[in-house]
Amino acid sequence: MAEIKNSEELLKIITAQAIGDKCFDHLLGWIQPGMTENEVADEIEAYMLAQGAEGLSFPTIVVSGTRGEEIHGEPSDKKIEIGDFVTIDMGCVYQGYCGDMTRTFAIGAPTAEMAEVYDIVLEAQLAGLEVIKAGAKCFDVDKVARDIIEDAGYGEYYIHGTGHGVGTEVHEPPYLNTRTDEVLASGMAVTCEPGIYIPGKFGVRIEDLAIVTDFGIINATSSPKELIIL
Ligand SMILES: [Mn+2]
Repeated sequence: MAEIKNSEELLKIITAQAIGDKCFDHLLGWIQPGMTENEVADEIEAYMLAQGAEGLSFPTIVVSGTRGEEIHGEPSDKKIEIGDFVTIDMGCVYQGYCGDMTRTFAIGAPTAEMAEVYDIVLEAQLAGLEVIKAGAKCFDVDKVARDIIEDAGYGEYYIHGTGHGVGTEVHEPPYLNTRTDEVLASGMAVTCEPGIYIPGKFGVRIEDLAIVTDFGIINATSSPKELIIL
């Protein structure tokens, strides 16, 4: 059962995620308006490799401004500007196991709409984490997060599942989406990553990686989630 990890495997996942957290902390002091998304993605790769990662879990996503609507957007030569939301979705491989995390933050003051949407995504993400536990059904976790976004009127802009398993592959079962009735069990590592993507405007996603145990979850992600304004 690749979905259920032993403690050695979980420690590798936790270590990979800790490298991601360290990288994010570094980025907050490093990013400046005028840098391109590609420059940021290159820095992420170099930093994580220097911290002991053996590679990337997946090509790093760095999207800013209106490009934030692209949920799997490749970084581009677009410059990061004041007024942008920047979404970074990244992870590295450590001893064969993947990390995966996403943060969105603001460069300069966000609009009221940006701040409102950020708060809704954060509320959905925290609520989703709250119900991830051994014995919970995957689609029930998705529903808790999705209901918050739908009730806030942004349901049409939440266009992907709430999470997925992580291991030697960055996307593996179990899948936390509207359709999967699989039951979560101790030893699984799953993401919780709701988002809202408004075409032509901006996107927000917040993703943590949770380890399911017999006594609740261990959130392997420690990067801050309150709205960061650089
Ligand atoms: Mn993910």
